[in-house]
Amino acid sequence: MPGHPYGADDRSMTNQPTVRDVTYDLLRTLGLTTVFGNPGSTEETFLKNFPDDFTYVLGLQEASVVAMADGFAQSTGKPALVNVHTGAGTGNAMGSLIAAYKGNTPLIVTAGQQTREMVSCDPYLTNKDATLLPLPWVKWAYEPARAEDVPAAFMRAYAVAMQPPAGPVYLSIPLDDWDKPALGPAVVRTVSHRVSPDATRVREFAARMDAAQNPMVVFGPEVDRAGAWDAGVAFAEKFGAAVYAGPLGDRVSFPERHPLYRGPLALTIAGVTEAIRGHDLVIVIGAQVFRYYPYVAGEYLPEGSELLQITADPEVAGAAPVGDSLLGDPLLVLEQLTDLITDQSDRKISPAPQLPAVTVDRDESAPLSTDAVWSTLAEVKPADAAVVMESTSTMAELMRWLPTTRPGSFFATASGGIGWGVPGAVGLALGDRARGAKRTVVATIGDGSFQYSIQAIWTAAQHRLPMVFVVMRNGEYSILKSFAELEQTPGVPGLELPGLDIASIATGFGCTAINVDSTEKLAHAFTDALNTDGPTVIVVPTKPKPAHLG
Ligand SMILES: Cc1ncc(C[n+]2csc(CCOP(=O)(O)OP(=O)(O)O)c2C)c(N)n1
Ligand SMILES: [Mg+2]
Repeated sequence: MPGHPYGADDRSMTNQPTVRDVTYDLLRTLGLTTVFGNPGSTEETFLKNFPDDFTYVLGLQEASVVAMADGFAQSTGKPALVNVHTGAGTGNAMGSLIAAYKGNTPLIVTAGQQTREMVSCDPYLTNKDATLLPLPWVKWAYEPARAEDVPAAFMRAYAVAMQPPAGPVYLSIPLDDWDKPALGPAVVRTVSHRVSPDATRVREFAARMDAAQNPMVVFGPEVDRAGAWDAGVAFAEKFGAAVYAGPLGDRVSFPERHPLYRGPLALTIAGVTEAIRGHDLVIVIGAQVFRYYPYVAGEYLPEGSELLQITADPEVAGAAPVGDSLLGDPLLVLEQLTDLITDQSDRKISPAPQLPAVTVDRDESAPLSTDAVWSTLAEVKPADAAVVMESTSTMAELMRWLPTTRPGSFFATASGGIGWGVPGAVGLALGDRARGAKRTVVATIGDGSFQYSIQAIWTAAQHRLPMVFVVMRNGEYSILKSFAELEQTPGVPGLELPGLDIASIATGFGCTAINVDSTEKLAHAFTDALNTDGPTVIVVPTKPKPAHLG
């Protein structure tokens, strides 16, 4: 029906707009015109007569579908829409959903449900207890009580996903709802995505900062996500304090070559405490206190230190074992604190410790040292490229050779689950394209991590995305060998990865792929990849990390 306000041309019998018409119009109004999905019979009623102004991004497995949507949302800064197949598709998506929840990515995940009339007799593909399945890794899960409530459920899903702390939500929609007559156009609402801090408490925090003799600052992923990179730099420079990154950040929030920067905190209670010792005040902005990993006992705060935490997430504030918290959007808080604090930009702070010089033999033959690989990448990577990191045993080399110096340009799993990096990178590249940003996405991935959501590279090839995957082929789960050492668990099976022809697999998914066995060939392959239309997978044989945590 040309000229009709509703996009689809399938009116109900009464010529009233259907639930589908009204919902698609709402999605249009909200700017949600890209659907990441993997379809099934329970979703085809939603996808019927898919409108021309919408884009469907097909992922071949749901772990990839959700993580691609996550990367897309992180690039565009807007919620992304996902459609997966009932309970089975949701189950496959679960690991990626955990990462989206921990990374505060706003996602509206929808799944088809069996026909309402039949559900009580448990037909094939029923999503049993649909609203319980994704818990606790969604902020809200809902199956509309009536078909007519579907558009309003989408509106609420959008509002809940967007509001801080942002995160995924889940809608289960019976497949027979879409052709039902709608009650009328959807109600469109707007919501805020920044929460202002309590003004009195901000002043108290500023006063405590002014009183500190030797403070330090810790920035976490919320800062970059809030668009507060510049505000963070301005704050740190006026405050005149050493800046650390919280452990295991999924985003980088402070320029890693800034004179105030002192590196990431350790991953253990004892290690963090050692870094804090001697500082009378620690200000943690946009991070957990702290994202600990291996258990090494210690005090949570050394004697004589106090801790202030600023976060937009009440769950993160609640979980802090020590310190005083302030809830609020990191950008707003940083701007207000910078106005309130006394200028101490000339404060004397202890110099950054000299890191031992690393000598790299660039002429060595394969397998290459990871320093040789990363130092080569440092020379060929365009300055504005985004980096997605999931090469678990080479974090130190990444920081040594490829410091992050720009906002919105470093990404990693927020949950600790691997299998996020490959599809996350693909989604990031799709998001960059959607917002008109021209840059290459460089994904540095371990040979183990590459396998979990590998089918995402097919989506990258189909969309001819400007991406370079560098796969570190050390033939093992190297980091787990280090952990076996740390945890004193000799004889763990399942840590070797023989017989994987990764370049052949990548070719099979439609990517350009190449094995390289020298730094020179790596540099050439990388430079060629930058000029290739579509993704390239470069496989580099690397020396495993020695079996102790470096
Ligand atoms: C979903 C999931 N399964 C298993 C793990 C446990 N795990 C952590 S690191 C790792 C090995 C990664 O190996 P690889 O990507 O080859 O990196 P390397 O340590 O060799 O550098 C595994 C299996 C995990 N974090 N997430
Ligand atoms: Mg490996």
